[in-house]
Amino acid sequence: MKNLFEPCQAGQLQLATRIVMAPLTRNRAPHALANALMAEYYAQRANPATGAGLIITEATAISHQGQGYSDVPGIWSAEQVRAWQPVTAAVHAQGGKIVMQLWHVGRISHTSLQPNGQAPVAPSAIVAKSKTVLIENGVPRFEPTSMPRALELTEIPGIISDYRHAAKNAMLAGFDGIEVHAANGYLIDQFLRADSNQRQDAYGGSIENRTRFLKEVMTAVTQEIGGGRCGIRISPVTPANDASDASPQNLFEHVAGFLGALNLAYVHTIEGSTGAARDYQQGEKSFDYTALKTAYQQAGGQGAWMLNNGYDNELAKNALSHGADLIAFGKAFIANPDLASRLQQNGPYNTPDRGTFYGGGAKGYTDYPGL
Ligand code: 8OZ
Repeated sequence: MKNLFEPCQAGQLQLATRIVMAPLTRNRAPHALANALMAEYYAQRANPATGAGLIITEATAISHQGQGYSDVPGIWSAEQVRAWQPVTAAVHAQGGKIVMQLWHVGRISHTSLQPNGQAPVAPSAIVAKSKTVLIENGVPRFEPTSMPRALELTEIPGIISDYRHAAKNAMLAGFDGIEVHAANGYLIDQFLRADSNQRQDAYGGSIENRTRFLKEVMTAVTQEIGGGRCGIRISPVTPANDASDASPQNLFEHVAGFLGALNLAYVHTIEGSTGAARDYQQGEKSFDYTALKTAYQQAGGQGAWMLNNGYDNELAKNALSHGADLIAFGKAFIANPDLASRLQQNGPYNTPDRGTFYGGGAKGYTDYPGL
């Protein structure tokens, strides 16, 4: 019987436990630069004996164009690489492992965050029914996302190359690997789903075409740093950021079949609605996650199978006994830097304070008490 507190090999990543800190947007990186407060926050959660066996960073923009929220970090410049180095050093000093989540938001952005105030880019010029977080004078507010423009066919290779460059930069910054953010209605997910992708070229229409962008991104990053240091996050049925598709089962089984051939470290799936109901459904029928895993493994996939969304001790035990290898905890890690110690003795747990999730300083970030 697997348990949360034992080691797990995920590709090239040798993890001390099966407990993962999920990627969590915290909007505390002004000028898109990591900083000392962030190093302290990650270090508090990095010792696998008390915290995470693996930390996945907050979503980090691969380019200025890929940015969609105030005060989120980036990884496209040399200055950003240098700013992340103390973070990875602080995590490694605790004996921890950390991968960087690579992010392009696509249409989930606002003109005020884009280069020269331009429109955000997307597969098609369809506005998302969604909001972004803008911070002015330290005060966060939710603002509707801007109308995007459709990417020209000729621009796509440049974005693939931004992913490749970001993966290379993450390794220069001292990360153990990367996770491609293909979930939650951002750019890759916008290409995947028929409702946000109405292109008539090689990137739209059939499942083969809608998955082309994801395949090119994953091929580029795995070529750059090796598949064993790469993971991917998907969210087959989430309605987050206006993501919608009539048949997610076929779509994501096709994706899983492709991923199976890549020798990845892991595949990270959000079950149900991101941060909300685990049993949320979208499309024609109830989503079969077991079939998703089977499609991955039948294609030769040997990466660790990571699950996320609202897990507690009982749910985690159950998932591990049904084939999961790693469990990612989100809000629980915000409020409990020593989450592993608490899981081990079945609580008590601090309560996360939603008012300090996005933006601000140490309050609600590095001041949650340990046991
Ligand atoms: C919450 C607020 C802002 C961004 C995601 C990166 O949903 C996010 C995110 C979550 O994946």
